[in-house]
Amino acid sequence: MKNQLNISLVGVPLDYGQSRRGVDMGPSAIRYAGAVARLEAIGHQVTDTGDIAVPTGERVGQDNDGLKNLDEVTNACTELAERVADLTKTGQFPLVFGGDHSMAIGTLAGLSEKYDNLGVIWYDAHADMNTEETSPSGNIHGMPLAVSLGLGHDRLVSIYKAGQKVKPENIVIIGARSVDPGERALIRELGIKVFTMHEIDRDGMTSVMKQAMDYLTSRNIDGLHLSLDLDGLDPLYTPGVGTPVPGGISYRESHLAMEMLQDSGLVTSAEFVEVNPILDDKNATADVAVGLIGSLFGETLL
Ligand code: HAR
Ligand code: MN
Ligand code: MN
Ligand code: MN
Repeated sequence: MKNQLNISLVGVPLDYGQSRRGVDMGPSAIRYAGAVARLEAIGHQVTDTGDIAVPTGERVGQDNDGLKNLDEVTNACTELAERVADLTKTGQFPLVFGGDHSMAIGTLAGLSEKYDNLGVIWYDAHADMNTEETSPSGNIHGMPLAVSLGLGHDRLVSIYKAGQKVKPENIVIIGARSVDPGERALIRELGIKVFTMHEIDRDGMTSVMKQAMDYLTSRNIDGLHLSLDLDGLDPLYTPGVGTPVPGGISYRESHLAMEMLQDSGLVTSAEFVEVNPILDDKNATADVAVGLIGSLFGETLL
């Protein structure tokens, strides 16, 4: 194998960033699907650091300023940011399991401790670039990229430390096919690089990933984070997600994307999010996540 890593797993059993229960069981579902054994079989050292604390029981969250469950999401993301920051300081590769995508606010905040010029690949059906002003739902899982750019509610933007955690020119969105009007305006205004399903269909995944990585390396990134929302894939393959959108990335295209990332040697952290086993078909979505993790971390067919 190419490069043996010290991988630290973090679970984020967070479901407060959206309105459907069950995505808090995502980290358990991914562990149950064999993530640790899969990584160890490749030759990596794996430590499971356990889960971030999230309130359980009947949901008590309140809306604040048009944001659902702002306290719960803020608290979980704050603890996650601290955990991720600590891991990067000791040379660990943070691999985070979710949990709804609002958790990425915490992951990216924590990574900003080490990386001044982090690249981000956002593999998702959605742009996750709403603010509380543009959000059609008030669900914070539709906002993490905007928040990480320094836009949105002050309590979210100041998690871990104040201000922008990622530069707009260092972000690439892949797989987008459900973008709200406010998000579209922001993408245009900031010049965010987006490969929608149209580009994937037209150019093929090989070309899209090559363009994405060429773009990011031309920005002289000092690390690359993969934020993979399982709803980026077509719901045919990953039905266990809260907001499925038809016409998505295929299973094979996704494996190819992960293999190209592995070959590039660029990726320094990753998260796999939005796995909801309650909505699933026999844990299929976590099984796909673990397969993609295998490819991302160097599993080969021969
Ligand atoms: N754009 C919609 C909203 O903001 C739906 C967001 C769904 N987001 C996720 N994460 N599943 O990508 O409410
Ligand atoms: Mn819960
Ligand atoms: Mn998302
Ligand atoms: Mn999504």
